[in-house]
Order: sequence, then structure tokens, then C-alpha cells
Amino acid sequence: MITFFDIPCRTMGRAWSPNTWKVRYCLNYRSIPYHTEWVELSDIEKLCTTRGIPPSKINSEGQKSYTLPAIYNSDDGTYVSDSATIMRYLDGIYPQRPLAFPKGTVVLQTAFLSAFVPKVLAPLWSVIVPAVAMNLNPRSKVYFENTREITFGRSIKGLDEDVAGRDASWARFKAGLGDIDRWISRSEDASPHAEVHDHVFVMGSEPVFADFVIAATLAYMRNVWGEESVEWKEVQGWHGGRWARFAGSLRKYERVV
Ligand SMILES: N[C@@H](CCC(=O)N[C@@H](CS)C(=O)NCC(=O)O)C(=O)O
Repeated sequence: MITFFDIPCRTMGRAWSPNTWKVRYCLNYRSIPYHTEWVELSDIEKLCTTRGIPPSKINSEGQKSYTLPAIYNSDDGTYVSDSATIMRYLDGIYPQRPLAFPKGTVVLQTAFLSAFVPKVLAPLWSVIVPAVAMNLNPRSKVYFENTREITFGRSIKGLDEDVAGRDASWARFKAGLGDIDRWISRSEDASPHAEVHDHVFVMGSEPVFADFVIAATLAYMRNVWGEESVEWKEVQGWHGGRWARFAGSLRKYERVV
């Protein structure tokens, strides 16, 4: 049985993180049995070091990053961290189900992620951070504010009050999603005989790792700002409604168990 470590918050459904959502979509889509163990953001490093969960990154100075998502497989006693590494591990132990990394796609999907983060996730990040802080449980909120203020070099309040900065980041976020929309459209143009709905996803009709990355980002903003928020409504109208269709087609894989 898989234990999935996720980070709680006060929004409906508790799950919010754009990183943990990727793996939750994958587990649900692939019908892999699992249960969630909730870990406050402020307790992740302690959890990882006490249980032996590997760091998701070690920088050139040898500094380790302990992050979620992570999983534990009680069948073989393995702990795995980092969403892409987790999905490759799950592909390995459940090879008979639709794969997150179909054969030959690791390089291209890794390249997709390295384009997606600066184009889409990073600009959204600076706009959404104040709302994330508001939604966290008290202990994690203090931890989040302290650590993110160091990352941004300014207070969360200052970030929230910088209307021009927010507008510029929001425009970059829209442009980034516009690039992804064009990439998927080109793939539609290249297969004129396919039905339009065959190309909801990056590789066609079945979602893969790259789709879980996109879907997790959309779930993140929809959960943090709310279904009825102006931000989520605006995004649903962009790029011919692509993101409303995209999120809608993965909605049934948002179970939180
Ligand atoms: N590359 C990692 C990144 C994971 C990540 O950054 N997770 C954040 C939550 S969204 C985290 O656990 N942060 C720990 C902290 O801030 O102490 C992945 O894809 O799993």
C-alpha cells in the first residue's frame, strides 16, 4: 500500500500544493491504491530526516531540500521524493497501467517541466503567495511567511500591496500559458484527422506527467483562490477556453483520500 505525504491547508479538500497535486492526479488517474498522511509544511524536514525520506534536491554546496510530495511503499519499504521521480517509480511498479512517462518521453517531459516552471509557475507564484499564506494552518503560516520572505526578499504584505508587480506577473503567467496553448494547438494541427477532443492533453487523449504538471497548477489556483474567484474565472476564459476544458477533463481524478 502506498502512503502519500501531502500538505494540508484550510481550503475545501485540504490539498493545495502545486507539487503534491501532480502526484495525487497520477495516483487517482492510474487507480493506484493509497492513503494520505497529512504533514504540516513546517514539519516536512523533520518528517524526512526522521523517516529517511531522501531530499528532493541537493545543491552544488551540498545543501539538501526536503520537500513533499513523497511516498512510502509498505510492500518494499521504499521512500521516494520529488514528483517526477515518484511518477517514474510508480511507472516501474505498475507497468500495466497508463504510464506517466511512456517509453522514450523522459527527456522531452523533463524539458517541458524546465520550460513550464519559469513561464507559468514562477509568475503565478509571486501573485498567489499572499493567498496561500492566508489558507495555511497557523504553524505553517508562520513558517511559510518567514521562509518565503527570505525567498522574495520582501514581506508577503509588501508583495500583496505591489499592484503593478502583481499585474506584470499575471501578464507573464497568461503569456506562459499562451505558449503552452500554442504548443498543444500545433499538435492538433499536425493530426488533422483526429477529433479535437483527442488533443486535450500534451500527447493526445491520455494524460502524462506534463499534463499532471499543468493540471496541478490549475488545481492550485482554483483551490487557493476558490472556484468562484475572479482569477480562476479569468483563466477559464483564456485561450479559447482551453484551461476550462483541460481542468474539467481531469476533475474526476481529484479525489482526496
Ligand atoms: N521538485 C519537487 C519540488 C517540491 C516542493 O518544492 N514542494 C514544496 C511544497 S509546494 C515543499 O515541500 N516545500 C517545503 C518547504 O517549504 O519547507 C517536486 O516536484 O516534488
